[in-house]
Amino acid sequence: MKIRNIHITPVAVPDPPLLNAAGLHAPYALRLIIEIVSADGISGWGEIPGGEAARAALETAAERLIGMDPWRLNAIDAALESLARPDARGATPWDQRTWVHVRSAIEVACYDLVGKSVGRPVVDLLGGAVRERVPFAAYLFFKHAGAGGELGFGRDEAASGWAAARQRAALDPAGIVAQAQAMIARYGFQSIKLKGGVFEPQAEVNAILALREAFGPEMPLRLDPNAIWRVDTAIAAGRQLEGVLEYYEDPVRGQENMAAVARALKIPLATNMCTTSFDDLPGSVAQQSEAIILSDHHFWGGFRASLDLARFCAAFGRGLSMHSNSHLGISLAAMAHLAAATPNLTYDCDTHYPWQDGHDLLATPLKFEAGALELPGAPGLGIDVNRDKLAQMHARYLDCGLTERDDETEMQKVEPGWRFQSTRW
Ligand code: GKR
Ligand code: MG
Repeated sequence: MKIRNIHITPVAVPDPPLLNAAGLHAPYALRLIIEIVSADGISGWGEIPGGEAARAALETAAERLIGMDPWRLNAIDAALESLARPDARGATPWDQRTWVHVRSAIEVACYDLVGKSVGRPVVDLLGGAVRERVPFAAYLFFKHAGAGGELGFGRDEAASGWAAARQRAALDPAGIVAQAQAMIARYGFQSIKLKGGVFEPQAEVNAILALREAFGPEMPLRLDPNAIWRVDTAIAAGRQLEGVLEYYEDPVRGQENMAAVARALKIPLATNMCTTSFDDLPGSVAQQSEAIILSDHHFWGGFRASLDLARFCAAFGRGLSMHSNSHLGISLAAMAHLAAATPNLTYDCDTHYPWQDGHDLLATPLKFEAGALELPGAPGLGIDVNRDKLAQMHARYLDCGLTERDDETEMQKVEPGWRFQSTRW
């Protein structure tokens, strides 16, 4: 089998004004969609975070891969390795490396393609399902009013249920509890993650305590301040949350600081910021910086790399969860296949999908039942990309004027002069 064409399409998807340590989400989240077409006309799809740097790298990679065999992933890896340029994760909550994302986009699309060519779902190519349903967590954000996209910061007065809650501001514990209730009523999630790092730490601790009060001790809770707290702040906040949090995600920056917080508290620490690549694993072992690693096939470099990470976690006694950024259904399907094939993925996965609420390029958006996704049984990723929707999302990308994620600039529109600080409290 040979790769005949590779199409790369930048898209913009409406995204509400969600707050995080780096600022505010813009009205559109950017994604890159990759379609790899084989000589016999089969298409495989992949999706990664958008941005011009990633697009340029993908274009370079695409030229090199034409004529290669999508089954021969080791040869594809070697070709990509020869093109890759050094890049760094950066201090933002999201991973800014380019080439791991490129590897992931290509690998996922190749799996989709070969799965379709042999009539088997991707999960089977990864060793087969160890679970039929993949559970996800409710992912809460402090936010301003508005649903993003064309609705901007405005309101659609006719909306009800989650659609209305998705537009509402949530700037205090009561707002977060209301957001959780609406999201869970619609999707049935059975655990909750709160994105912190936005307000002074006690306000965020109070939001977690309000969630505990509203949902009781059976509901697992997580808090993620995206590494902008000092060690003393994180320990003081953590003491109030012992026995309350399922895990405490990246309260502080760097493996050494994480290890110091871990030693002081009786809560497992989790990360998608200090241990994010194979080069970080020796430090993780030496420092004992976290108890749980959040995998993410987008920035660990694909499915096979994520399964290697899972084996590391099993061997070194780390728990394993799954991270997300704003995404569409191609990424969600890929996450679900990977999660279904990972025996030691023991926590509900993150997903931003409810924040996109139906704005997807799939012919049939994926549906959570009781907080979980059932794997689509069709070959490959089991999804069907609607080319009209893809074209509309691309037109939006061209119109929206955004080319890279920049939450700081977006935040300055609301709070002039606001600056991202890598450690704030
Ligand atoms: O979407 O604002 C966001 C999050 O802060 C995201 O960018 C992070 O990568 O979800 C993420 C996390 O768990 O750190
Ligand atoms: Mg995180």
